[in-house]
Amino acid sequence: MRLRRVILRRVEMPLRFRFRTSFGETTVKRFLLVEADAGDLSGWGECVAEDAPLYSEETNASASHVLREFLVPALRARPLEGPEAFPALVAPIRGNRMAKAALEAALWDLAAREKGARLCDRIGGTRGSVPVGVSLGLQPSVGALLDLVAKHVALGYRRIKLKIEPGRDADLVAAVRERFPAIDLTVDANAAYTLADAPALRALDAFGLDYIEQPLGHEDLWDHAELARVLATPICLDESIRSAADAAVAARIGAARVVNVKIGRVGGLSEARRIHDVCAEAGIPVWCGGMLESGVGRAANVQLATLPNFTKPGDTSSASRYFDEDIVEPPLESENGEMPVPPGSGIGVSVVRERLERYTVAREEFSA
Ligand code: OSB
Ligand code: MG
Repeated sequence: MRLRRVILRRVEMPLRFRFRTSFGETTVKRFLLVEADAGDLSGWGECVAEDAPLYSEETNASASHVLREFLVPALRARPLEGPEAFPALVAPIRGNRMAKAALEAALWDLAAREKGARLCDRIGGTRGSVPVGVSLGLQPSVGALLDLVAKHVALGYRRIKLKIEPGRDADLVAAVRERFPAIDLTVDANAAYTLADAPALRALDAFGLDYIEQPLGHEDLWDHAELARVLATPICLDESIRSAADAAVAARIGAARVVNVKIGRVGGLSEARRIHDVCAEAGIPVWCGGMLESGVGRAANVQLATLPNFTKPGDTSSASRYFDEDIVEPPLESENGEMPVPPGSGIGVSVVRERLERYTVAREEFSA
């Protein structure tokens, strides 16, 4: 495929809320944005690494290093036929999935734009809009949480996910369930528990949750299978699933009945699609997770979630929840819990360069 240069930007966008999880807090979304420039057209990819290695071992600094020193040079070494060939090209470089996914995303977007095609059509998507829910961070009080849940239920979101941590779990869920007996409700522990906490997790069985997301450590696949034997609530894995091979093992040993797919966590769109397929084969429904993305990453998530086994509501809620101003047009806004697939080619949205410049704090350029 045609490629002239790769531009790597560091971008900072203030968040409209403080997002607290069991592992940390975010108030400003800091991320790397990859532009694959073919001269007349550009493709865009957002890197979902964070500043600190708390959700994943990658960071903005590590991703920037790996992109600059290894991934972009790999592109230069051999002409690339298309984005499908990218995973094999970078396979010798271990791990660093978020860095790979960002560059791969820019190549997918560019390749689709060159053909004037939507990304969802190139990957086999079957939906014109995708069902979405919201992920609500830990709040200063139960009252504040109830207000937030009420607001998002009223907006029509299809599922409410509550962040929990040891000591702040059943009490939160009980309060929300009492006020909203019939909503589709889930919790996400972000790996904060161990098997020794099984009694606290079993206490959640009383509340009819659709699933508990990533209760145990990211490397504790076997422990999740053990936990599943004593829980009625299905387990959904996020951090533990980094590849289609992980998904196959999780299915085989009974560690997950639901899987959260994130393009960045698994190393790119190709691998995300493979996970979708492995799960479909195993009868495991999937949904598309989020990492507080700008419109670039958010649009790619919507494209992915058009695949048929994305049957549960994802985390790709309206961009206006997160940012006063996004860097893309048209705005990615859900209505009544449905996010329409944006109509343009590639990821479906265009980057508004004037806005992007305002949020860009550093820029590097490489010839490809
Ligand atoms: O565990 O799904 C997660 C955000 C950052 C890191 C991990 C997670 C999340 C979210 C937010 O839950 C989802 C979103 O609204 O983008
Ligand atoms: Mg999660």
